[in-house]
Amino acid sequence: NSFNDGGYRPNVSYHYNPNVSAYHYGVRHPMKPFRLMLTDHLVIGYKLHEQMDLYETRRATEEELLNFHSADYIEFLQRITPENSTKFADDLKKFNIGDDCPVFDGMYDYCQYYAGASLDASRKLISGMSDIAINWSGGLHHAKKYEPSGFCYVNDIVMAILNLLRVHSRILYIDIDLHHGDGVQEAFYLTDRVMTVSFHKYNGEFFPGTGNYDEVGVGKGKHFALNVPLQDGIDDESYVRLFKSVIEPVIAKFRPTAIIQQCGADSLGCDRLGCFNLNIKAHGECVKYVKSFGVPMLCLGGGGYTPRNVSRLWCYETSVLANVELNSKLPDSLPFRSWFQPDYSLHPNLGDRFENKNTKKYLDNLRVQLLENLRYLNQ
Ligand code: TV1
Ligand code: CA
Ligand code: ZN
Repeated sequence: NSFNDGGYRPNVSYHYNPNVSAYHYGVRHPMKPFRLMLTDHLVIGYKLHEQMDLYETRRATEEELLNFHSADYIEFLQRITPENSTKFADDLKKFNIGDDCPVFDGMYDYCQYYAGASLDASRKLISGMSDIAINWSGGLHHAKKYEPSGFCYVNDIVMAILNLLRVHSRILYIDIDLHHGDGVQEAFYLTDRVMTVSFHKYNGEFFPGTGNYDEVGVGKGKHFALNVPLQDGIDDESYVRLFKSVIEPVIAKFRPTAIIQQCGADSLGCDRLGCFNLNIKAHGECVKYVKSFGVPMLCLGGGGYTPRNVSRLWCYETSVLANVELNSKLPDSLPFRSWFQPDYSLHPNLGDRFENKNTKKYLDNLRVQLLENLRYLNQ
Protein backbone atom coordinates (compact mmCIF):
# COMPACT_ATOMS: atom_id res chain seq x y z
CA ASN A 1 0.00 0.00 0.00
CA SER A 2 2.26 2.74 -1.25
CA PHE A 3 0.19 5.90 -1.45
CA ASN A 4 -2.70 6.19 0.97
CA ASP A 5 -0.58 7.51 3.82
CA GLY A 6 -1.78 11.09 3.85
CA GLY A 7 1.28 12.95 2.69
CA TYR A 8 2.40 10.81 -0.22
CA ARG A 9 1.25 12.00 -3.61
CA PRO A 10 1.06 9.48 -6.41
CA ASN A 11 2.48 10.46 -9.75
CA VAL A 12 -0.60 11.36 -11.74
CA SER A 13 -0.75 11.89 -15.49
CA TYR A 14 -3.61 13.59 -17.34
CA HIS A 15 -4.10 12.61 -20.97
CA TYR A 16 -6.17 14.86 -23.19
CA ASN A 17 -6.35 16.22 -26.70
CA PRO A 18 -8.59 19.29 -27.09
CA ASN A 19 -9.54 18.14 -30.60
CA VAL A 20 -11.69 15.33 -29.19
CA SER A 21 -14.20 17.76 -27.69
CA ALA A 22 -15.09 19.33 -31.05
CA TYR A 23 -16.95 16.36 -32.55
CA HIS A 24 -20.77 16.26 -32.71
CA TYR A 25 -22.93 13.15 -32.65
CA GLY A 26 -25.89 15.32 -33.78
CA VAL A 27 -27.94 18.13 -32.26
CA ARG A 28 -30.46 15.96 -30.42
CA HIS A 29 -28.00 13.25 -29.46
CA PRO A 30 -27.34 13.11 -25.69
CA MET A 31 -23.60 12.36 -26.02
CA LYS A 32 -21.81 15.74 -26.07
CA PRO A 33 -18.00 15.57 -26.46
CA PHE A 34 -18.13 19.27 -25.55
CA ARG A 35 -18.38 18.15 -21.88
CA LEU A 36 -14.68 17.20 -22.13
CA MET A 37 -13.77 20.80 -22.85
CA LEU A 38 -15.81 21.99 -19.85
CA THR A 39 -14.00 19.40 -17.71
CA ASP A 40 -10.61 20.57 -18.92
CA HIS A 41 -11.49 24.21 -18.18
CA LEU A 42 -12.43 23.30 -14.61
CA VAL A 43 -9.26 21.25 -14.12
CA ILE A 44 -7.15 24.16 -15.31
CA GLY A 45 -9.30 26.76 -13.50
CA TYR A 46 -8.55 24.96 -10.24
CA LYS A 47 -4.86 24.75 -11.24
CA LEU A 48 -4.88 20.97 -10.96
CA HIS A 49 -2.60 20.82 -14.00
CA GLU A 50 0.20 22.06 -11.76
CA GLN A 51 -0.06 18.84 -9.74
CA MET A 52 0.02 16.39 -12.66
CA ASP A 53 1.99 15.46 -15.75
CA LEU A 54 0.00 16.71 -18.73
CA TYR A 55 0.14 14.94 -22.06
CA GLU A 56 -1.47 16.01 -25.30
CA THR A 57 -2.49 12.67 -26.71
CA ARG A 58 -1.96 11.23 -30.18
CA ARG A 59 -4.40 9.27 -32.31
CA ALA A 60 -4.49 5.50 -32.04
CA THR A 61 -3.12 3.86 -35.19
CA GLU A 62 -5.09 1.51 -37.40
CA GLU A 63 -2.84 -1.30 -36.21
CA GLU A 64 -3.72 -0.56 -32.57
CA LEU A 65 -7.47 -0.56 -33.32
CA LEU A 66 -7.02 -3.91 -35.07
CA ASN A 67 -5.66 -5.41 -31.84
CA PHE A 68 -9.28 -5.76 -30.80
CA HIS A 69 -11.55 -4.85 -33.71
CA SER A 70 -12.12 -6.77 -36.92
CA ALA A 71 -10.49 -5.53 -40.11
CA ASP A 72 -13.75 -5.12 -42.04
CA TYR A 73 -15.31 -3.07 -39.23
CA ILE A 74 -12.31 -0.72 -38.99
CA GLU A 75 -12.23 -0.37 -42.76
CA PHE A 76 -15.92 0.54 -42.66
CA LEU A 77 -15.29 3.21 -39.95
CA GLN A 78 -12.52 4.68 -42.09
CA ARG A 79 -14.61 4.86 -45.26
CA ILE A 80 -18.06 5.96 -44.13
CA THR A 81 -19.03 9.66 -44.09
CA PRO A 82 -22.40 11.43 -43.77
CA GLU A 83 -22.14 12.19 -47.51
CA ASN A 84 -21.48 8.67 -48.81
CA SER A 85 -23.49 6.75 -46.21
CA THR A 86 -26.51 6.15 -48.50
CA LYS A 87 -24.23 4.07 -50.73
CA PHE A 88 -23.37 1.87 -47.75
CA ALA A 89 -26.98 0.95 -46.84
CA ASP A 90 -26.18 -2.76 -46.38
CA ASP A 91 -23.14 -2.01 -44.25
CA LEU A 92 -25.06 0.45 -42.06
CA LYS A 93 -27.40 -2.36 -41.11
CA LYS A 94 -24.65 -4.94 -40.75
CA PHE A 95 -22.66 -2.63 -38.48
CA ASN A 96 -25.56 -1.45 -36.30
CA ILE A 97 -25.37 2.19 -37.37
CA GLY A 98 -28.47 4.14 -36.33
CA ASP A 99 -29.78 6.65 -33.78
CA ASP A 100 -27.46 5.63 -30.94
CA CYS A 101 -24.37 5.37 -33.12
CA PRO A 102 -24.86 7.75 -36.04
CA VAL A 103 -22.36 8.46 -38.80
CA PHE A 104 -21.00 11.94 -38.12
CA ASP A 105 -18.23 14.12 -39.55
CA GLY A 106 -14.81 12.95 -38.40
CA MET A 107 -16.19 9.89 -36.61
CA TYR A 108 -13.07 7.81 -37.29
CA ASP A 109 -10.73 10.60 -36.12
CA TYR A 110 -12.82 10.94 -32.95
CA CYS A 111 -12.34 7.22 -32.30
CA GLN A 112 -8.60 7.49 -32.86
CA TYR A 113 -8.36 10.40 -30.41
CA TYR A 114 -10.19 8.85 -27.49
CA ALA A 115 -8.55 5.45 -27.98
CA GLY A 116 -5.10 7.00 -28.42
CA ALA A 117 -5.48 8.76 -25.08
CA SER A 118 -6.32 5.51 -23.25
CA LEU A 119 -3.36 3.78 -24.91
CA ASP A 120 -0.99 6.64 -24.00
CA ALA A 121 -2.29 6.49 -20.43
CA SER A 122 -1.80 2.71 -20.20
CA ARG A 123 1.73 3.12 -21.51
CA LYS A 124 2.60 5.53 -18.67
CA LEU A 125 1.44 2.92 -16.16
CA ILE A 126 3.46 0.20 -17.89
CA SER A 127 6.64 2.27 -17.89
CA GLY A 128 6.10 3.20 -14.24
CA MET A 129 6.19 6.90 -15.12
CA SER A 130 2.70 7.23 -13.59
CA ASP A 131 1.00 5.59 -10.61
CA ILE A 132 -2.35 6.92 -11.81
CA ALA A 133 -3.25 7.91 -15.38
CA ILE A 134 -6.44 9.75 -16.36
CA ASN A 135 -8.32 9.93 -19.68
CA TRP A 136 -11.79 11.45 -19.33
CA SER A 137 -12.42 11.12 -23.09
CA GLY A 138 -12.25 7.32 -22.87
CA GLY A 139 -14.34 4.66 -21.16
CA LEU A 140 -16.57 3.75 -24.12
CA HIS A 141 -17.43 0.35 -22.73
CA HIS A 142 -20.15 -0.93 -25.11
CA ALA A 143 -18.19 -1.18 -28.40
CA LYS A 144 -17.85 -4.73 -29.74
CA LYS A 145 -15.21 -6.39 -31.91
CA TYR A 146 -17.43 -6.22 -35.01
CA GLU A 147 -19.77 -3.28 -34.30
CA PRO A 148 -20.50 -0.08 -32.41
CA SER A 149 -23.07 -0.01 -29.60
CA GLY A 150 -24.54 2.56 -27.22
CA PHE A 151 -22.63 5.67 -28.41
CA CYS A 152 -19.34 3.67 -28.47
CA TYR A 153 -17.54 2.91 -31.76
CA VAL A 154 -14.21 1.48 -30.65
CA ASN A 155 -13.51 -0.02 -27.24
CA ASP A 156 -10.59 1.94 -25.80
CA ILE A 157 -10.92 0.05 -22.51
CA VAL A 158 -10.39 -3.36 -24.09
CA MET A 159 -7.44 -1.99 -26.05
CA ALA A 160 -5.86 -0.50 -22.91
CA ILE A 161 -6.36 -3.77 -21.01
CA LEU A 162 -4.81 -5.78 -23.87
CA ASN A 163 -1.84 -3.44 -23.67
CA LEU A 164 -1.54 -3.80 -19.88
CA LEU A 165 -1.81 -7.61 -20.14
CA ARG A 166 1.56 -7.68 -21.88
CA VAL A 167 3.21 -6.93 -18.51
CA HIS A 168 0.52 -7.28 -15.84
CA SER A 169 -0.63 -10.69 -14.66
CA ARG A 170 -4.04 -9.76 -13.19
CA ILE A 171 -6.13 -6.73 -14.15
CA LEU A 172 -9.24 -5.56 -12.34
CA TYR A 173 -11.84 -3.58 -14.28
CA ILE A 174 -14.38 -1.59 -12.22
CA ASP A 175 -17.28 0.14 -13.98
CA ILE A 176 -19.50 2.65 -12.14
CA ASP A 177 -21.24 3.99 -15.24
CA LEU A 178 -25.05 3.74 -14.98
CA HIS A 179 -25.01 1.17 -17.80
CA HIS A 180 -23.64 -2.38 -17.81
CA GLY A 181 -20.04 -2.59 -19.08
CA ASP A 182 -21.01 -5.33 -21.54
CA GLY A 183 -18.30 -4.82 -24.19
CA VAL A 184 -15.46 -5.17 -21.69
CA GLN A 185 -17.12 -8.08 -19.89
CA GLU A 186 -17.68 -9.92 -23.18
CA ALA A 187 -14.09 -9.41 -24.36
CA PHE A 188 -12.66 -11.04 -21.22
CA TYR A 189 -15.49 -13.43 -20.32
CA LEU A 190 -13.31 -16.52 -20.80
CA THR A 191 -10.15 -15.45 -18.97
CA ASP A 192 -9.06 -15.42 -15.34
CA ARG A 193 -6.46 -12.69 -15.97
CA VAL A 194 -9.03 -9.90 -16.19
CA MET A 195 -11.77 -9.57 -13.61
CA THR A 196 -14.68 -7.29 -14.56
CA VAL A 197 -17.03 -5.73 -12.01
CA SER A 198 -19.90 -3.50 -13.13
CA PHE A 199 -22.48 -1.61 -11.05
CA HIS A 200 -25.51 -0.56 -13.11
CA LYS A 201 -29.23 -0.15 -13.44
CA TYR A 202 -30.75 -3.49 -14.41
CA ASN A 203 -34.27 -4.66 -15.08
CA GLY A 204 -33.73 -6.84 -18.14
CA GLU A 205 -34.89 -4.04 -20.46
CA PHE A 206 -32.74 -1.06 -19.63
CA PHE A 207 -29.86 -0.68 -22.12
CA PRO A 208 -27.92 -2.89 -22.92
CA GLY A 209 -30.20 -5.45 -21.24
CA THR A 210 -27.39 -7.60 -19.78
CA GLY A 211 -25.65 -7.60 -16.38
CA ASN A 212 -27.74 -9.67 -14.02
CA TYR A 213 -25.90 -11.09 -11.00
CA ASP A 214 -25.91 -14.59 -12.53
CA GLU A 215 -23.51 -13.54 -15.34
CA VAL A 216 -20.23 -14.63 -13.76
CA GLY A 217 -17.94 -15.73 -16.61
CA VAL A 218 -17.40 -19.00 -18.47
CA GLY A 219 -14.69 -21.68 -18.52
CA LYS A 220 -11.43 -20.38 -17.05
CA GLY A 221 -13.21 -17.06 -16.63
CA LYS A 222 -15.91 -18.45 -14.37
CA HIS A 223 -16.28 -16.20 -11.28
CA PHE A 224 -14.05 -13.55 -12.89
CA ALA A 225 -17.03 -11.43 -13.94
CA LEU A 226 -19.18 -9.80 -11.29
CA ASN A 227 -22.39 -7.84 -11.83
CA VAL A 228 -24.20 -5.58 -9.42
CA PRO A 229 -27.75 -4.97 -10.75
CA LEU A 230 -29.42 -1.95 -9.13
CA GLN A 231 -32.85 -0.32 -9.20
CA ASP A 232 -33.82 3.34 -9.63
CA GLY A 233 -32.97 5.97 -7.08
CA ILE A 234 -30.02 4.43 -5.24
CA ASP A 235 -28.59 6.99 -2.81
CA ASP A 236 -25.09 7.95 -1.68
CA GLU A 237 -24.99 5.90 1.47
CA SER A 238 -26.27 2.60 0.09
CA TYR A 239 -24.18 2.84 -3.10
CA VAL A 240 -20.89 3.63 -1.36
CA ARG A 241 -21.51 0.97 1.30
CA LEU A 242 -22.26 -1.67 -1.32
CA PHE A 243 -19.33 -0.56 -3.47
CA LYS A 244 -16.84 -0.88 -0.62
CA SER A 245 -18.22 -4.17 0.65
CA VAL A 246 -17.83 -5.68 -2.84
CA ILE A 247 -14.55 -4.11 -3.94
CA GLU A 248 -12.67 -4.80 -0.68
CA PRO A 249 -12.91 -8.62 -0.99
CA VAL A 250 -12.47 -8.48 -4.79
CA ILE A 251 -9.11 -6.76 -4.37
CA ALA A 252 -8.10 -8.97 -1.43
CA LYS A 253 -8.85 -12.18 -3.32
CA PHE A 254 -8.00 -11.31 -6.92
CA ARG A 255 -4.88 -9.29 -6.00
CA PRO A 256 -4.83 -7.18 -9.17
CA THR A 257 -1.50 -5.77 -10.37
CA ALA A 258 -3.36 -2.95 -12.17
CA ILE A 259 -6.86 -1.49 -11.90
CA ILE A 260 -8.93 0.27 -14.56
CA GLN A 261 -11.87 2.27 -13.29
CA GLN A 262 -14.53 3.50 -15.70
CA CYS A 263 -16.08 6.56 -14.00
CA GLY A 264 -19.20 7.11 -16.13
CA ALA A 265 -21.02 10.19 -14.83
CA ASP A 266 -24.54 9.09 -15.79
CA SER A 267 -24.80 7.37 -12.39
CA LEU A 268 -25.05 10.86 -10.85
CA GLY A 269 -28.43 12.20 -9.80
CA CYS A 270 -30.13 14.56 -12.27
CA ASP A 271 -28.38 13.05 -15.29
CA ARG A 272 -30.33 13.50 -18.54
CA LEU A 273 -30.40 9.71 -19.10
CA GLY A 274 -29.98 8.70 -15.47
CA CYS A 275 -32.14 7.29 -12.70
CA PHE A 276 -29.82 7.19 -9.65
CA ASN A 277 -29.51 9.77 -6.86
CA LEU A 278 -25.74 9.94 -6.43
CA ASN A 279 -23.94 13.14 -5.53
CA ILE A 280 -20.50 14.05 -6.79
CA LYS A 281 -18.82 13.32 -3.43
CA ALA A 282 -20.25 9.77 -3.26
CA HIS A 283 -19.20 8.95 -6.83
CA GLY A 284 -15.77 10.36 -6.01
CA GLU A 285 -15.62 8.34 -2.80
CA CYS A 286 -15.67 5.17 -4.92
CA VAL A 287 -12.65 6.44 -6.85
CA LYS A 288 -10.88 7.48 -3.64
CA TYR A 289 -11.50 4.03 -2.16
CA VAL A 290 -9.98 2.22 -5.14
CA LYS A 291 -7.01 4.58 -5.10
CA SER A 292 -6.39 3.82 -1.41
CA PHE A 293 -5.20 0.29 -2.30
CA GLY A 294 -2.10 1.77 -3.94
CA VAL A 295 -2.35 -0.35 -7.11
CA PRO A 296 -1.42 1.32 -10.45
CA MET A 297 -4.65 2.77 -11.76
CA LEU A 298 -6.13 3.95 -15.05
CA CYS A 299 -9.16 6.24 -14.66
CA LEU A 300 -11.49 6.69 -17.60
CA GLY A 301 -14.67 8.63 -18.35
CA GLY A 302 -17.72 7.10 -20.03
CA GLY A 303 -21.35 8.17 -19.98
CA GLY A 304 -22.64 11.41 -18.51
CA TYR A 305 -25.31 13.50 -20.23
CA THR A 306 -25.67 16.66 -18.17
CA PRO A 307 -22.42 18.39 -19.16
CA ARG A 308 -22.29 20.84 -16.23
CA ASN A 309 -22.40 17.91 -13.78
CA VAL A 310 -20.14 15.60 -15.79
CA SER A 311 -17.42 18.24 -15.81
CA ARG A 312 -17.79 18.98 -12.09
CA LEU A 313 -17.56 15.29 -11.30
CA TRP A 314 -14.47 14.58 -13.37
CA CYS A 315 -12.73 17.72 -12.10
CA TYR A 316 -13.49 16.64 -8.52
CA GLU A 317 -12.24 13.11 -9.24
CA THR A 318 -9.08 14.54 -10.77
CA SER A 319 -8.49 16.38 -7.48
CA VAL A 320 -9.14 13.21 -5.48
CA LEU A 321 -6.59 11.33 -7.57
CA ALA A 322 -4.03 14.13 -7.38
CA ASN A 323 -4.56 14.41 -3.62
CA VAL A 324 -5.54 18.07 -3.76
CA GLU A 325 -8.34 19.61 -1.74
CA LEU A 326 -10.59 21.99 -3.72
CA ASN A 327 -12.69 24.94 -2.61
CA SER A 328 -16.27 24.10 -3.48
CA LYS A 329 -16.80 27.62 -4.83
CA LEU A 330 -15.83 27.49 -8.51
CA PRO A 331 -12.86 29.68 -9.57
CA ASP A 332 -13.81 33.28 -10.43
CA SER A 333 -12.08 33.25 -13.74
CA LEU A 334 -13.42 30.30 -15.65
CA PRO A 335 -14.44 30.06 -19.31
CA PHE A 336 -18.11 29.04 -19.61
CA ARG A 337 -18.65 29.88 -15.92
CA SER A 338 -22.34 30.63 -16.58
CA TRP A 339 -22.92 26.93 -17.29
CA PHE A 340 -22.64 26.40 -13.56
CA GLN A 341 -25.32 28.84 -12.46
CA PRO A 342 -27.10 29.42 -10.18
CA ASP A 343 -24.95 27.80 -7.48
CA TYR A 344 -21.45 28.07 -9.02
CA SER A 345 -20.53 25.22 -6.69
CA LEU A 346 -18.51 22.06 -7.27
CA HIS A 347 -21.09 20.19 -5.21
CA PRO A 348 -24.66 20.98 -6.26
CA ASN A 349 -27.35 18.85 -4.64
CA LEU A 350 -28.18 16.05 -7.08
CA GLY A 351 -29.56 13.59 -4.60
CA ASP A 352 -33.33 13.78 -4.42
CA ARG A 353 -34.95 13.31 -7.82
CA PHE A 354 -35.98 9.64 -7.61
CA GLU A 355 -37.52 7.43 -5.00
CA ASN A 356 -35.01 4.80 -3.83
CA LYS A 357 -36.38 1.50 -5.13
CA ASN A 358 -33.46 -0.46 -3.65
CA THR A 359 -34.87 -1.73 -0.36
CA LYS A 360 -32.58 -2.78 2.46
CA LYS A 361 -33.76 -6.33 1.88
CA TYR A 362 -32.89 -6.15 -1.85
CA LEU A 363 -29.40 -4.80 -1.17
CA ASP A 364 -28.64 -7.23 1.68
CA ASN A 365 -29.74 -10.13 -0.48
CA LEU A 366 -27.65 -8.89 -3.42
CA ARG A 367 -24.57 -8.48 -1.22
CA VAL A 368 -24.88 -12.08 -0.03
CA GLN A 369 -25.17 -13.33 -3.63
CA LEU A 370 -22.11 -11.35 -4.70
CA LEU A 371 -19.93 -12.40 -1.78
CA GLU A 372 -20.95 -16.00 -2.45
CA ASN A 373 -19.47 -15.66 -5.97
CA LEU A 374 -16.22 -14.37 -4.53
CA ARG A 375 -15.76 -17.47 -2.39
CA TYR A 376 -14.66 -19.32 -5.53
CA LEU A 377 -11.87 -16.83 -6.17
CA ASN A 378 -9.28 -18.29 -3.81
CA GLN A 379 -6.64 -19.04 -6.37
C1 TV1 B 1 -30.23 10.40 -30.96
C2 TV1 B 1 -31.05 11.44 -30.53
C3 TV1 B 1 -29.98 9.31 -30.15
C4 TV1 B 1 -31.65 11.38 -29.28
C5 TV1 B 1 -30.35 8.14 -28.03
C6 TV1 B 1 -30.88 6.86 -24.55
C7 TV1 B 1 -30.58 9.23 -28.89
C8 TV1 B 1 -30.95 8.11 -26.79
C9 TV1 B 1 -31.43 10.28 -28.44
C10 TV1 B 1 -30.70 6.96 -25.90
C11 TV1 B 1 -31.78 9.19 -26.42
C12 TV1 B 1 -30.07 5.00 -25.25
C13 TV1 B 1 -31.24 2.30 -26.37
C14 TV1 B 1 -33.10 1.52 -27.91
C15 TV1 B 1 -31.34 0.44 -28.14
C16 TV1 B 1 -31.66 1.80 -27.74
C17 TV1 B 1 -20.90 6.01 -23.04
C18 TV1 B 1 -33.21 -0.19 -29.71
C19 TV1 B 1 -33.15 10.28 -24.82
C20 TV1 B 1 -21.33 4.85 -22.22
C21 TV1 B 1 -25.88 4.20 -24.24
C22 TV1 B 1 -27.37 4.15 -24.08
C23 TV1 B 1 -25.15 4.55 -22.96
C24 TV1 B 1 -28.02 3.62 -25.32
C25 TV1 B 1 -23.67 4.72 -23.19
C26 TV1 B 1 -29.54 3.62 -25.24
C27 TV1 B 1 -22.84 4.74 -21.92
N1 TV1 B 1 -30.50 5.63 -24.18
N2 TV1 B 1 -32.00 10.22 -27.23
N3 TV1 B 1 -30.18 5.79 -26.31
N4 TV1 B 1 -32.78 0.20 -28.44
N5 TV1 B 1 -30.06 2.93 -26.38
O1 TV1 B 1 -31.91 2.18 -25.36
O2 TV1 B 1 -22.98 3.57 -21.17
O3 TV1 B 1 -23.23 5.80 -21.09
O4 TV1 B 1 -32.37 9.15 -25.20
CA1 CA C 1 -21.59 0.12 -14.91
ZN1 ZN D 1 -23.82 4.95 -19.35
